[in-house]
Amino acid sequence: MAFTPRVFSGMQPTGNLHLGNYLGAMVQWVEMQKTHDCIFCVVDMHAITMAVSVWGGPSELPGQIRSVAAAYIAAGIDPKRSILFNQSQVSEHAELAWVFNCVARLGWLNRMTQFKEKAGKDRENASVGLYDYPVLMAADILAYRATHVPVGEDQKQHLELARDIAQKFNNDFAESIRKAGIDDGQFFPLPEPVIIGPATRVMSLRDGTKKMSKSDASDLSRINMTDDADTIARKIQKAKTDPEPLPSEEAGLETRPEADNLVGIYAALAGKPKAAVLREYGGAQFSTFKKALAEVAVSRIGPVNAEMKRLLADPAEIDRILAEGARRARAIAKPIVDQVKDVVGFLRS
Ligand code: AQP
Repeated sequence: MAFTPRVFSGMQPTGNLHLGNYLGAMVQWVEMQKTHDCIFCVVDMHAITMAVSVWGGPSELPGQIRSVAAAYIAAGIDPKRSILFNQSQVSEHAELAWVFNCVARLGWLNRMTQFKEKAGKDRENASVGLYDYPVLMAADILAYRATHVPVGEDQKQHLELARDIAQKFNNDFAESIRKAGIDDGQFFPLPEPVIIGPATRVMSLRDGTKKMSKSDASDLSRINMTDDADTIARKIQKAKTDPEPLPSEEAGLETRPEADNLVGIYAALAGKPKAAVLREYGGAQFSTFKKALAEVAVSRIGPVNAEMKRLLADPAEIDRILAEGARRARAIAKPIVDQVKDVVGFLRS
């Protein structure tokens, strides 16, 4: 079947969103809503796959969901133009995930590197949900027959799995899909990852070889979207660097992960290529460069931060936006998931 281009993406309400989430995904979302039908989700069902200490438990979760929704809107997502909702309000995600659990193979999930990283050494104690996370993610995307998924570099493997699941569903149920009137047998599209933001992999401020992450124990490792100007400046000032001045050309960053990361962040925030940043700051000491970086970071994050605070002062309005988004999302997902049930052979009234 011919698939209408549609964008789906989401973030987990597992703590403060950070600069990696913003530059790696959200900036791209804001651009894509100008040209595509977009669905943006706060993936609360994914959040509870982690230990309660990560997502905060029942008393913290509602606030975290609202905070991520507020960050989306403050960053430029327009909830009238795009659909914005939290995952658990649309039960079709869970229903489709169950069907996909029976399509995906154990061997496929065993290869997922994010599970290995997040489960760590204590794998036996990880939740089944954490292991199954990529299957739910495939359902999130395919419940809307989304064709494009803007994400950071770290999600590439999960997108490949979503494509494998879509393909296998199309193959396994080919005859039934044709009987349902889809002559070419393509029930689901193979969703494309869109990994082209200004910084697809922002690294930790404390270790240039590790991804900036919400769950890093050190708050100094990331710039949160809720950090005030002084905190941003302090974190940048304390960011790990090496003793050399900045090089004048990009080749000089190759063996210097922390310098490379800071130059990349500056370039993404200022909307310039890295080469242009190095033309300006090549030969400068980090003390000078860090001051400039703090200024550009505060000027970009400050307004988002202020708008988030304004929005969060009215939680009822955020809840209303999410409920309306869920209603619009369900209007798309329900007929698709009903058709999945018919294709599989479930009886429904
Ligand atoms: N460091 C990063 N650089 C670029 N993009 C990133 N993303 C996350 N970290 C970086 C992108 O942000 C989106 C939402 O991610 P998520 O919150 O759903 O989960 P995550 O990828 O697991 O993010 P974190 O911060 O690393 O959370 P924890 O610590 O909970 O695991 C995705 O598009 C992701 O690629």
